[in-house]
Amino acid sequence: MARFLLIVFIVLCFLSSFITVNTQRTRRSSNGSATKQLRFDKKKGEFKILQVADMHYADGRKTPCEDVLPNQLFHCSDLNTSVFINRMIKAEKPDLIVFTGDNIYGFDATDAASSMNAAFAPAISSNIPWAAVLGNHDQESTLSRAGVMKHIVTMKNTLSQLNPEGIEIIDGFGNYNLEVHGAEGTSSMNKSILNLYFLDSGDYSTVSSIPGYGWIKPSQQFWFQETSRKLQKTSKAPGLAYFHIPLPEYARFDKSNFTGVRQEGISSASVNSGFFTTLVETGDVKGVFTGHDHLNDFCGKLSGIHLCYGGGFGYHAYGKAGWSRRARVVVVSLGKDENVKSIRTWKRLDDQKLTTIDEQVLWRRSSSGSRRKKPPVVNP
Ligand SMILES: *[C@@H]1O[C@H](CO)[C@@H](O)[C@H](O)[C@H]1NC(C)=O
Ligand SMILES: *[C@@H]1O[C@H](CO)[C@@H](O)[C@H](O)[C@H]1NC(C)=O
Ligand SMILES: *[C@@H]1O[C@H](CO)[C@@H](O)[C@H](O)[C@H]1NC(C)=O
Ligand SMILES: CC(=O)N[C@H]1CO[C@H](CO)[C@@H](O)[C@@H]1O
Repeated sequence: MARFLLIVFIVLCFLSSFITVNTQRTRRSSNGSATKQLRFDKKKGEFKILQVADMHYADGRKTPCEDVLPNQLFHCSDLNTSVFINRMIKAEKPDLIVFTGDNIYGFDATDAASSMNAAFAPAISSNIPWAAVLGNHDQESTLSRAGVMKHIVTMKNTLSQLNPEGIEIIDGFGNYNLEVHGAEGTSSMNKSILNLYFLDSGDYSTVSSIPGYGWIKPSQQFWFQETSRKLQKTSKAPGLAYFHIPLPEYARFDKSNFTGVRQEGISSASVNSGFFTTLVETGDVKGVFTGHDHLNDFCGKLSGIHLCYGGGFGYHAYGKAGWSRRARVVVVSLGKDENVKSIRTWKRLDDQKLTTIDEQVLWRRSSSGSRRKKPPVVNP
């Protein structure tokens, strides 16, 4: 009898876990047609990502712009941020839109959920899949960090996730990875040939002896390293990482070795939690993309990894009057062998022509054999 009950118990456990997995799948796939497997476009041989950093969205039309020229103040609100996203989507037609935190500016947002609904609306109505991580201001309205991320994952067309499945303890909310598979009908169609990582870089230190901003914790680094190693077993895919607060290593550059501008200090955590070292050691990530410092928009290369800022996007965020709001685009291109060949980036300014600036190659697959005869590509 005891044995029979045990078997029944095991069968029930099995069934309930099966049902949980299935309802989760249904939930995600029912939430918009765009939430299917990301993959490269066969015709273009490309995958394009639009990064939107620091929207600082609050209450829409009622929320004024900050740091615009005196003659621009009138008729300037959060709605200008929405107009800018719509124009960027139309101009670039990205395959994925990534919001790197401070998506809403909590202190001024009356209701966090409404503010997020308005902030992400242009991405949602474009029907392009999108992903978001948290900044240090998203939790300052009516929802906690967990609450904000829980709201985001229910929104239409999002690929954002609360935290990785099957991991008991991980710091933060919104740590997840996305695989970008090869083009339909090619030999790489069923595997990740571009690995995307999204992390919660925290808000503020909760350790009394350490002042300042949060940092990427060991639990998150461990998850990243495990995930990356698993992915690298099936493919030597390059990776890109997106989060909000810049790593302390962003301070290692000056004008002589970055592309873009640095007009304010690097507001990283006051301690170095070692994530840069983990990235270098793990090896797949070629580019890191953060926000947080709205007046910095540069990319610099250290130990084989480009560290990039998105540049301030939102009109209700601090900025610099007369210095255009901007967004970063990353294009990953396939080679003839249907694997990733190069990663390029540029920025667009929110001016009349959406001017493209600072185009640069972030990474190129190192050639081997006969291809070595070609002159090496010099990175700017
Ligand atoms: C904000 O949008 C309004 C209405 O479309 C427009 O007239 C104004 O020029 C925009 N301001 C800025 C700074 O882009
Ligand atoms: C990829 O998976 C699909 C569906 O399982 C299968 O039909 C196809 O043959 C696979 N292609 C390759 C190249 O592995
Ligand atoms: C950039 O150049 C400066 C000297 O101008 C140097 O001190 C710094 O180490 C360089 N940084 C990197 C990452 O190469
Ligand atoms: C647009 C849409 O279908 N949204 C739904 C996504 O899933 C959550 C949770 O199941 C629903 O609450 C939303 O209405």
